[in-house]
Amino acid sequence: MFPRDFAWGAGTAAYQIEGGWQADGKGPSIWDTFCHEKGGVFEEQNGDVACNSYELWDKDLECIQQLGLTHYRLSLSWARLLPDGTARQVNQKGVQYYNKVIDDLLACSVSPMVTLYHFDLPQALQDQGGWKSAGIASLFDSYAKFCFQTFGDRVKLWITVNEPHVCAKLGHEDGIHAPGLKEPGVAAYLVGHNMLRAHAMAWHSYDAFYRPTQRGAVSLAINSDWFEPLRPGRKEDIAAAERDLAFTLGWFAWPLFVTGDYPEIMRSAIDSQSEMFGYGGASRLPRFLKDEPAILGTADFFALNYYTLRKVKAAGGTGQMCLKNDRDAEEVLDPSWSICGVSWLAVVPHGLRKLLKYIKDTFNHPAVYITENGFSQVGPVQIEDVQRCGFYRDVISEVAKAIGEDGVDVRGYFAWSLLDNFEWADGFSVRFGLFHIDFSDAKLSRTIYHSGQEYAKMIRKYKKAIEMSAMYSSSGNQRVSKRIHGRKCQDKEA
Ligand code: PNW
Repeated sequence: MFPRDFAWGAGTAAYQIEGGWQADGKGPSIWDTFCHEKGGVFEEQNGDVACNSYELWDKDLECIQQLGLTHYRLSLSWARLLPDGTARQVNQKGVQYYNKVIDDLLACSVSPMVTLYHFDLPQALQDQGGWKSAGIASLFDSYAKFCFQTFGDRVKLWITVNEPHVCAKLGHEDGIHAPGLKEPGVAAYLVGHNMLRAHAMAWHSYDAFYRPTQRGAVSLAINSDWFEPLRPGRKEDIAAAERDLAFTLGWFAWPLFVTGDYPEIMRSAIDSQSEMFGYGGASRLPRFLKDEPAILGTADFFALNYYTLRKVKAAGGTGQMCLKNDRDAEEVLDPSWSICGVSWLAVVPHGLRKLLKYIKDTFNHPAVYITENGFSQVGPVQIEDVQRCGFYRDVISEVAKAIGEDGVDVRGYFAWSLLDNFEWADGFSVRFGLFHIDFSDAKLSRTIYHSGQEYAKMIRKYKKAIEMSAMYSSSGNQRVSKRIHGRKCQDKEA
C-alpha cells in the first residue's frame, strides 16, 4: 500500500529534548522563562537538561538507526542560532551543532525534516511583543532565510511553524503554554494571523531565492482532530462539528489552500459574538492586507499533526468573550474509547483516515505528510507497552487504507516522538517516546519500548517489500532488455 519513497519518520522538538539551555552562547527562549517562573509546569519541571540531546546526539542517532527510520523530524532552536532572535549576532556553536546533526543523518541515509519554530520564541523577541506584534513576520522571515542559507543545501523538507493553533490558544488565550498570556478572545487570533503572515513571507523567500537551487518543499504544520456530530441526525450538532473543524483545521488550511482568507463560518461566528458582547472596532479576526505577500498557495504539501477524534454537540455560549464561546461546540469523548495518558487523547485511529479523506476532498488533493501522531503513557513505566503496539499497528493500517482505498496522496508518517521528552505543561509526567528515558538517572540512557520495536518491524517489512518489488522489476527489466537485445540480434540476422 505504501508508495516507494514513503517517509517513515519520528519527530522531536528542540526545547523538548535538547537541554543545554545556556550552553555555548544560546539565548533564552520563552520556554526557559516560562519554566523558570514557578507555577506553569507540572512539579516545576523544566527543559534545562531534558534528554540532553545537545550533548547526547550520538545516542539519538543510534535510536534513529535502530528504528530504521528513513526520515527524522527535528526543530531548530531559534535562540540557539540567533541568541537575540536577529541575525545581528550568529551563534556559531549552534550552527555547528545542527550541521553535525544534519550531516550525521545524511551519512546514515536518513533525510531530515526541519521545523523552524516549535514553540520556543527567543525571549528578546517576546520582550518586543512576540507573536502579537506585526513586526514579528519579517523577523521570522530573516531567521528563516538564515536557516535556508545555512542548512538548505542539505535539508529538503521544511516546516516553518509547528501548530499555530496550539501556540495561539494555549500560549495566548489559556496561558498554559509560554508566554503564558491570558487574553481571551483577542490575542489568539492576532497570533495565528501573524504566524500565517510570517510563514507566507518565509515561503515566498524560499520560493524566490532558494528553491531554484535547493529544490526543497516548505509547509506549515497544522494540528487537527477529526470532529463528528455527537447525534448525527441533529442539525445543531452537525453545525457544531463543522464549526469545530473550521476553528481548528480551517483556521490555517483555508488561507493556505482555499481562499487566502479565513473560513467564512469562522469570521461570521466571531463577528456575531463580538456584536453580542458589544465589542466595537475592527473584527477580532484580522484581515490579510492586499499589499502583503499572498497567503494562498504558500504550502508545498499538507503537514498534519493528528492525535484524536472528538464527538461534538452544540454548546450554547460560555457567557464570556473567548475562543470557546466563538466556537460554540462542546466536545465529548465517547466512553467506549480508551484514553491513553493525557486526558485529551482518546485512542481513535480511524479518525485519521476520515480526516485524510476530508483533506483530499477539501484542499484539492494535496501531498500529505503526517508530521505527528502518537500515543502517550502516564504513570508507572511500561516498557512492554502492549496497548501502544496495537495503536501503531492500527493507525498505520488506517493510513494504508487512506492511500489504497481512498486515494489520498500520503507521502510520509512521523511518529511522535522518538524519545520520552519534556511534554510542555505536563513536564516529564507524560511519555510519548518510542524510546524510554529515565530522567532521574544522570546518564539519561535510551531504552527501546516494545512499541519502538513494533514500529521498526513495520518499517523493515515495508523496506523488504520495496526491495522485493525492485528485484522483481529489475529482473523483469533484465528479461525485457534481453528480449529487446534478442530481437535486435534477430533483426540484424534478418
Ligand atoms: C503537539 N493539547 O502539541 C506538539 O507539536 C508536540 O510538541 C507535543 O509534544 C505533542 O503534540 C503531544 O502533546 C500539543 O493540549 C500540545 O491539545 C498540547 C495539545 C495538543 C498538541
